[in-house]
Amino acid sequence: MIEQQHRNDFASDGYAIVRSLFSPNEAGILLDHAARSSRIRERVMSMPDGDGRQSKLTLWTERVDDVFGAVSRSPRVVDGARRLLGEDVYHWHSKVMLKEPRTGGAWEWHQDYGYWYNDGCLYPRLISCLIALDRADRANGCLKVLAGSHHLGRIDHGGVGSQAGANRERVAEAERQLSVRYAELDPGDAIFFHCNLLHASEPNPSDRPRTSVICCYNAWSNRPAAGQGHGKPEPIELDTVGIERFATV
Ligand SMILES: O=C(O)CCC(=O)C(=O)O
Repeated sequence: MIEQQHRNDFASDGYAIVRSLFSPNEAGILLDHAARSSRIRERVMSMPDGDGRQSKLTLWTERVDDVFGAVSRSPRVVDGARRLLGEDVYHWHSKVMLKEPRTGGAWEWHQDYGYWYNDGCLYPRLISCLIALDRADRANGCLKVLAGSHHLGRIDHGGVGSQAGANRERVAEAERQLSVRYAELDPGDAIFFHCNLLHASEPNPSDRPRTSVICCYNAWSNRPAAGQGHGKPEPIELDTVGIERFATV
């Protein structure tokens, strides 16, 4: 799944898009569970953006044995993270992002390491894999990135709405020097991105939802001191069965 071109893209731009990491059928199963799972629905958090629109997500750090656990332990995702980071990883957290039609809010420009730094990770050796469950494009507020911004190092972050945003002057200068790229994805496509990559997304004024699952991993060598961090550092037990077993009949 991960080819040399993906590794080159990740090294130079801080992200790599992997088309069809999951099939449209698998994306459909995940979408169905995102809509029906009580675990997802009952734990939704709303994080208002700078304009008060609601950006919703359900996040977990623990091992779960539902279809989303199968994704975060899928060899396609875990081996992708290992190959791009160049070392072994453990599960940091996963989340389902629910950007609802017309009301779904923005995510401010930020680096994930901007705040994961405060969770005790000494190095920026974390990676995320976002998998689109329905079509993501500019009209429904897809992820956008500043290509190459992972080379900037960690930027200071402060509050924007209820979110942590990167220092605005730094972002403005980075926007002048680097190119903004929109991660337009079909269901099942994925984008892996480095924890120092500046990324954001715009609100969703369209009449289509934008739903995705994001699995995040920390390098095994970067485990924070005991008592800090998100997921418990433990080897990942790969799920080799796949997610089609979760299809409803
Ligand atoms: O899904 C999005 O629009 C933004 C996600 C994001 O910024 C994050 O998970 O760090």
